[in-house]
Amino acid sequence: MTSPVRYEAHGEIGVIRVNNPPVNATSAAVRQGLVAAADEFAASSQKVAVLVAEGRTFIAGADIKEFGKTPVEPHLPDVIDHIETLDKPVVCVIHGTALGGGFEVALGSHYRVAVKGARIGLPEVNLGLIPGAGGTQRLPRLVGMIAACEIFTSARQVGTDECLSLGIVDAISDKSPLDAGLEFAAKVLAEGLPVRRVSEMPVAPYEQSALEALKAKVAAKQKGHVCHLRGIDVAVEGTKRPFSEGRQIERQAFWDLMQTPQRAAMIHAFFSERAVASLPELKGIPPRALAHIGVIGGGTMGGGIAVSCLLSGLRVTLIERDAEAAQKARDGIAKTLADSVKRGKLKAEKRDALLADALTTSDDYNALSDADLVIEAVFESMDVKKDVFTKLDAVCKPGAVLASNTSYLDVDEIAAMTSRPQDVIGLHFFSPAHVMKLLEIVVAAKTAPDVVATGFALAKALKKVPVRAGVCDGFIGNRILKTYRTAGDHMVLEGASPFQVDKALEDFGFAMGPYAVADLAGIDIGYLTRKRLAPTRDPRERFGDWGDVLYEKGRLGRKTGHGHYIYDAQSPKGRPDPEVLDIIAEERARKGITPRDFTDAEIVERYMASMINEGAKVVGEGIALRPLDVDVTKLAGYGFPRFRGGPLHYADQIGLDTVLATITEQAKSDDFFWQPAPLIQQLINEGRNFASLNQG
Ligand code: 3H9
Repeated sequence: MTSPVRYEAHGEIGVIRVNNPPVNATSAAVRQGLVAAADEFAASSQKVAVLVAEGRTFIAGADIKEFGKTPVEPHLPDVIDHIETLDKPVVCVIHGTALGGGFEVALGSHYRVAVKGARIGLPEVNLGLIPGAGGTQRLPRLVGMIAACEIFTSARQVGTDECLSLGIVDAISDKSPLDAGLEFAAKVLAEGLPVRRVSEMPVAPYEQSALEALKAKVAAKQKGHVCHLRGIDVAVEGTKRPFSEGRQIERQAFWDLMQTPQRAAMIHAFFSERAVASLPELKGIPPRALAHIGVIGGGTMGGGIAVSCLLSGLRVTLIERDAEAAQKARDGIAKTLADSVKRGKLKAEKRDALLADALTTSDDYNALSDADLVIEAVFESMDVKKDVFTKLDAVCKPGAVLASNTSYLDVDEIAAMTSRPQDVIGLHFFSPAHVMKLLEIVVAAKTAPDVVATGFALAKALKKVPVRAGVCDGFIGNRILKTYRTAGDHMVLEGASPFQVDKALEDFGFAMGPYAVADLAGIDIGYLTRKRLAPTRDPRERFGDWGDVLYEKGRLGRKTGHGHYIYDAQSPKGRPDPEVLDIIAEERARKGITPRDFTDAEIVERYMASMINEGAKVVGEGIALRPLDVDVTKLAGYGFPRFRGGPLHYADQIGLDTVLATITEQAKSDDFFWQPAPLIQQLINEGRNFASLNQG
């Protein structure tokens, strides 16, 4: 097998080339190749070496696929030390991204050149780890403790200009990576620049108060994570000692973290977010054209979808019911874009061009006659949707994709309104659509394969995380949400307070508890859902109706300053409203329920069991293709804690029999709500877990 690293001589300059597609990860063969190439350079007559990677990026880090397996020598920290201890200079050229172990290789080199547009970063915390190949020890020596800790705890990517000003790189070049390296190597030769080892540099003094402030910020932002603060401790403690000892401290912490469930969960999340777009049904199916997007409805959702498309370089025509509404929609989009300009995410000239050239707003459906894909984002009513699709069927060109952004309605029924059900699909965005990453791609019975491929192509263009879903009430995300929200309501009826439920789940790691979410989304949403489902509701179904009382009192959540919580100047994020407890107490009294105490652990156990059970049903019925699709839906769209990997990964971690035991126990008092998913029992019988269904 040929090595992914080769060494070649260019006169007095040696070139070490790494070629390990797709992202030049430092797999075992690369590590071996780097050591061999460094040795060849050491033994050669070349005086300086250029370390450069081929393809679209420099080294994107350690090979994550190797994590969790028995480590193979040589280990990356040793490889990097091997390069750094050479007694002839090595110039590293960064193009694309130098991430994690890739950036650590660059830090072990003696000089660094960035090709314009390149970015560096230490994103290990996103995998539940810390930099483990010298990053926590070398970066503070190069840029100072505070800047270094900020870089690796935030996992952000640092652009070339900032790299230059921080002293991370010595030069920026607009040449090809090889030419950039050869040019800098020529300078090393001409000026006789020496070997310069970062590990031998002292750490500049820093303010203890600045470090404490950073720690406090990180602790607040990364609640529940174990790796971020550990990384800071390792950087601080390690750099107090000689490099060789600091390196050991880092290594120990890295291996400790490698054994944690958080690491396993976050790596599951990493690969799952990529696997969702890799479906056998899409292989070899080219998507349809995607240049001109139509959007029906200019409310929060339609406006957000339009912004998302505009920012991704797509032409947008937005239709509203009259000229005034169309103007209002345009104003809303202009405001969102202005916010992007204010936050430095968009240049003012670019914003002006988007509004002038790429966005059309109109009240005439004929403006959609050459649209490639139209997304309907109107009021959630089947009658309104049917009316829209009948009109679209009349005006859209043959082959145009007709998409509904419905969050729960039957896409088959919508498709049947048209003469072209094969072109109809559900594209369920999450609000705010230009921010939220999840896009559920709802495939109806007659949706053509290239229409599905077009949905995934749109997600890619918009940098969204696409999950394929089948048709059912609420698809993957909202169907499961309804179940665990009901489980929460049951616990509130039985005696827990909504505030305790929220707190228990936020302590578990959720971004927000279900009642804080209800306040954010609007109490009216739950009210309307209950009304919609009332005619078909099974008499055995238990549900809480205090939300109806809140609705009737005009307490719609954040938008009215009152919901479950009070939102005012004193508590902009909300404080519990005792009146809500009175309303709930009245409901309990009406229903003859004697309240009891709940522990936080009991709340989490029951809530999670309901989520896992419904997730298993969604997989068992084929609504989600694999457990990982459920996990990604909850991670990308519903604030599920990433360090727990998603509900079905979490289920594997706590054990399926534990989950089934909770379900069975609850079923003793409510066998209507707690019907065990057949898939859970089947997996237990076969001695398997959810992960076994993710393979292949
Ligand atoms: C580390 O370095 C630890 C060290 O400190 C210490 C070690 C001792 N390994 O994202 P894409 C695959 S931890 C293996 O779609 P993009 C990915 O799965 C690591 N595979 O492309 C996908 O495969 P497939 C720190 C990897 O252009 C394909 O490459 N580094 C790795 O949108 C394309 O990926 C990171 O955390 C990897 N490291 O984005 C960086 N990276 O085609 C993680 C990617 O089969 N990577 N793959 O689905 C990224 O952030 C992005 O992949 C990157 C490219 C920005 C590089």
